[in-house]
Amino acid sequence: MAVEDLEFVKGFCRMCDDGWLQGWHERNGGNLTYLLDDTEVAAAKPEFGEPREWVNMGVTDTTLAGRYFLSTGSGKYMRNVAGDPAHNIGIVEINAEGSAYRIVWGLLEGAKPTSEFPSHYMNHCVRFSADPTNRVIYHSHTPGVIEMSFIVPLEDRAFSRILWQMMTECVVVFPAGVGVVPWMVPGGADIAKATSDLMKKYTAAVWAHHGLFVSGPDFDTAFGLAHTIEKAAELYIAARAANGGSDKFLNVISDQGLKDTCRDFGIQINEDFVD
Ligand code: 2HA
Ligand code: ZN
Repeated sequence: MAVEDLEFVKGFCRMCDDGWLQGWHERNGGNLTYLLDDTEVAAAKPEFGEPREWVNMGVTDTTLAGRYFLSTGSGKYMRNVAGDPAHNIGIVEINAEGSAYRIVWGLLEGAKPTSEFPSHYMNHCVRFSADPTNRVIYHSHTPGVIEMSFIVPLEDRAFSRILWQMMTECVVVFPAGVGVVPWMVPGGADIAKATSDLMKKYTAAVWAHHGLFVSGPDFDTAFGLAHTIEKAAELYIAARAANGGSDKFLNVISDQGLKDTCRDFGIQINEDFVD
């Protein structure tokens, strides 16, 4: 079967398209990676070409050494992925040292995996260690989150509390909260390290003035997490604007309300983030 017709590739392409339709992927903004399981590797392997040269990632982690990832391409546009997967996305193999990748399928005509591949790889390793079911890392240029990063403290607790308070089910979807990475140059080992440090504790991290990084066990959960965080951020921006710019709202969900919600849903809230 053509790689394009495998279920995980179709799910990946659909997610790229979903993000594009949300307005999160102007030009070549955003990127997506997916950790293949053994069955998926076996299904795709007959279609692999001659492996290309190993490329150093600038980061090293043996947690997912030898594994395969499906990745969007550097400089490629999310809106083009579904129409032409083989030119816009590709499968890469990680070397035994966990320090380099090589392309084995797709990314035709000299394309490379996303510029954020080192960040994605580090985050996959960290999330896999925290939760072995994790498979997806997704970066998007979500406007509400970017807007919020200009007007609220760039601090995990403050940012998480605002998001939780904007929509009742937020605390259920991300009960640990979100991490916040201050503005950093994208694409390098430094932002990879800063993000993956936060992803030890959180399933999502905000990149100030840039966007959002989320993780999940499947495409639906990862996309749903980004969608929920972004919707809460947009609600905050709109509610604050409607409130004359003030963050002193007449009515809010109380800390007791957040705790009661988690109690009834049988999940553990991050106790450090509630009074
Ligand atoms: O892929 O979004 O952060 C382009 C980017 C880099
Ligand atoms: Zn970006």
